[in-house]
Amino acid sequence: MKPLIYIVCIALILQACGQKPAQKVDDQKPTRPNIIYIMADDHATQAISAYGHPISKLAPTPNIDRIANEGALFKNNFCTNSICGPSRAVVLTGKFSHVNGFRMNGDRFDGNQQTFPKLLQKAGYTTGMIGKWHLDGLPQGFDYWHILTDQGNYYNPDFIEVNQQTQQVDTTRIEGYATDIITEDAIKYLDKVKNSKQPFMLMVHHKAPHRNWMPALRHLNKYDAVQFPLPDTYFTSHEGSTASKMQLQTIYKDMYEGHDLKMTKEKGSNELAHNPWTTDFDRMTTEQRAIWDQAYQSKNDAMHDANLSGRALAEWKGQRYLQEYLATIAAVDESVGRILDYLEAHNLSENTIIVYTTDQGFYLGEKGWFDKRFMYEESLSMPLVMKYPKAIKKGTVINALTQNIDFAETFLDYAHVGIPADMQGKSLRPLLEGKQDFDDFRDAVYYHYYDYPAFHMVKKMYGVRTKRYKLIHVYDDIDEWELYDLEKDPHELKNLINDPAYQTIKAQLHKKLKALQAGYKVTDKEFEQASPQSVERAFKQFEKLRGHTGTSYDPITNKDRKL
Ligand code: SGN
Ligand code: CA
Repeated sequence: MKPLIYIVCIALILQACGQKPAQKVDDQKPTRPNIIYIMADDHATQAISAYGHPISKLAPTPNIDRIANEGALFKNNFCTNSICGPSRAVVLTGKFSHVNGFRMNGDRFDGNQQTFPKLLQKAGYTTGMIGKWHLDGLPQGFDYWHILTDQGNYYNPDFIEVNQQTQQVDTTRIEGYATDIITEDAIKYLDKVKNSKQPFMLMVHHKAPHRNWMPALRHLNKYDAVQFPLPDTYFTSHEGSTASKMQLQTIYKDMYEGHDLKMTKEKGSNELAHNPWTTDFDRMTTEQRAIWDQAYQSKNDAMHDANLSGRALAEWKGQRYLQEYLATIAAVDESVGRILDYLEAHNLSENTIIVYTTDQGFYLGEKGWFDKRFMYEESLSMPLVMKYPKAIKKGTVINALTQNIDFAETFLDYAHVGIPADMQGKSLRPLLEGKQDFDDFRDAVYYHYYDYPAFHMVKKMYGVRTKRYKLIHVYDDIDEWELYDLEKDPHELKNLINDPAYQTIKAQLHKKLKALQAGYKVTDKEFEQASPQSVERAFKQFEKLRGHTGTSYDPITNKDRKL
């Protein structure tokens, strides 16, 4: 029998028996997926083993990798503004900072504006938000939320939530480790919504691995025996970039020896060296602190015995930083594993989109730095992995230029909710499902960072990145352009702005930059300058805060410099 006749016959027989023929897939009402959006804070791409960086090979993230292996890995995903609050505002709104109004930490997010959680909620989703919010003002568009105060603390953090009895907003200190508390709350939330008829969307936002990188008690010695490779650019003179010379985010110059590096004042003592904010340690219970001190005693004593200075101490600090940072990530990876296991155990894996990302990239010693903010690759890149077995093939690798500006649109698209015309990104769905050529998606991304003068004193800058080139304008109390050829110079060490061989490319990039600014509606208001007095005040404040107990290493003179 020919296939078509066969199908018609079956349909007739079924009809005759009073049964409806099975519907064709196209006619079926679309099932709406659940969405779990997990976002860490400051988790560098270099520290996720699915991305293959040498550092991550020594400190693998098997659970985050599970998402990538069973779904998709984005290789060229970037933020629009490499700083926390602004990135979160972009994710919620699908709009650049100059449009959603949240340009820098300390701004107030206008919670009344349109966000994707509000749109999902309106369309019948149950919505939840747990962990770091950092947008000033309370979350809107969520049926349930439970957020850390401000930046949050690693140990015994304070959480804000609505008291169900009084309907008042309460702040409560919860004993335990932030990553674990957030994870447990997420599991509890899933338990509550798993049998609901409505699909759910849950945002799980970790504090980790943000400064000051405090690992869980069970991980305090996890990487003590590992020597991580320090980047080739750990000592550099920042030729061709005044902004790079003037930042205050160099590991061996600007980290607080006690608070950040957990160095002690002297051998045999538990008293921390320079620790300008005592709260991170003071809030630990006596029991927690005792475990902590015991875990650090011998490694700190060994450091005192070695009596390091100059380059050797600078290298030691890089090692200590990486050990702490990566040990802090261990609990985040476990958290991802617990959520994935929960989904599997409750038959939710198939119909749940699960995303892992972070608010921006981070330096792991490249150019000597920690923190982010610059438009260079390490801080511009945002790791992004996504799994949805129903629609995304295992092992998908996406090289298209994507941004956090696209997340909101993607979730709305998958939830069958119309994407509002005023959102500025594009759904990633066609890329995820192999329906769009990577090169057709976007030929350049726009970036704009405003937070100056502020912590780390990274100057204001904006620019354009294409597949191969990057043009940056650093402005405010400086007016400097930088141009990099990422293919020839992946570490962005050679500013080609005055190189005669690159003048045609420079002109093309300028043109592209202007077109992007016009398209994204950037107005002259975005280029306002800070007052010179505020810059001077800030410099003094941060230099004082840094207050090293010792000296700092200067790679240019190869000498210790008294601060
Ligand atoms: C704090 C950190 C800075 C960090 C900003 C912004 N200092 O001020 O190092 O750049 O947050 O981080 S700390 O010692 O107080 O931790 S962000 O993730 O909120 O953008
Ligand atoms: Ca951050």
